[in-house]
Amino acid sequence: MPANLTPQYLKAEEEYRRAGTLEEELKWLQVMLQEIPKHKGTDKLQAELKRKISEAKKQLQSERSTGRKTRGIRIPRQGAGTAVLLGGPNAGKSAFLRSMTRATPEVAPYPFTTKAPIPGMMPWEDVFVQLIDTPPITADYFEPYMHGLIRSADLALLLVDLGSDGGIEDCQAVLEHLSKTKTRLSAQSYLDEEDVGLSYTRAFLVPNKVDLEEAAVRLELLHELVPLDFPEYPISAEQGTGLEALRDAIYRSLDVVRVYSKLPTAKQPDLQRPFTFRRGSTVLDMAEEVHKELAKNLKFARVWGSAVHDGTVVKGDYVLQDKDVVELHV
Ligand SMILES: Nc1nc2c(ncn2[C@@H]2O[C@H](COP(=O)(O)OP(=O)(O)OP(=O)(O)O)[C@@H](O)[C@H]2O)c(=O)[nH]1
Ligand SMILES: [Mg+2]
Repeated sequence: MPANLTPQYLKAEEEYRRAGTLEEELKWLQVMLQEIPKHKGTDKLQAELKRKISEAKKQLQSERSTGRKTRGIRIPRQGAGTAVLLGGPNAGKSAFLRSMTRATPEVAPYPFTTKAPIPGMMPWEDVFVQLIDTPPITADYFEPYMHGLIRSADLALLLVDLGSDGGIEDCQAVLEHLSKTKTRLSAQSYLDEEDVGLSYTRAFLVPNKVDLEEAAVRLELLHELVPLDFPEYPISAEQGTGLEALRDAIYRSLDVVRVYSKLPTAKQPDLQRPFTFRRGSTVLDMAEEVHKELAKNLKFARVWGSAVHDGTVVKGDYVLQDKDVVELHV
């Protein structure tokens, strides 16, 4: 990694890694090129960025002229974060979405039931996490828009069918397919240092159907045949086993804090709809989220919370804590 990359550059890099469309990809590559410190140590990376930019422009042009989108389908992000459900056919992705959200995707005992991505909102205490059900991935079947869905997600849940002998192979096929692309799964999300464009999305392994008799034996076999360092959460999507532990782990993996806003004129904060921010975010980040103008004109904030006395006056650099009540003053 070249030295002295600025926070602005690293932020653009993270946005680029998570770009769900070519337009977004191009935009953030351009910001990266603009923000990269210009010196000898970054020559190679600068050249690589320029190459990527011209590649993205060409792809965009061909998308526009053919009308065929390679990354199409964009599901707007909602809630505290997004987890995408992946797996071979019949793994139970749709059954899982049904159990955790109010969405009602079709669940059926035959493969290729799901034909298009379906989002749903999973409650966790007083906030929601977006889950996205997807069509299966097999050795011969992969929807190109899956790249965008996986890259832009905070987390991928790799479901494995413990209900059939083919489940383990199906799981291997998913990983093998992804390993031939620039969109891969890993224990942590990051962008490859050598090959800009190679993106790893943090993943959990989710063996499903533990209610079935042979599931335990197959789970052991899975560990032997597919050694992975992903955190593992065995579940039964239909019987409910393990779902609460997984719900909790999904939310905690997002590493966000909840903040309740209070208007200076109101007696009570708005407890219905907390904002969520990545841990480490500040009062200024919050002001920006509410309204750009607010951030520009912010004078101070009052905070009620665990880290400060009730109503403490803080500046923009105050780091938000979970369950803080914040009153922004301009
Ligand atoms: N015993 C048992 N069966 C399950 C469980 N979860 C799902 N199933 C069954 O497995 C079959 C496939 O479930 P789906 O949720 O449709 O699987 P999917 O991964 O969405 O499948 P595709 O859409 O084809 O990719 C259905 O018959 C479900 O009833 C579970 O926890 N236990
Ligand atoms: Mg399905």
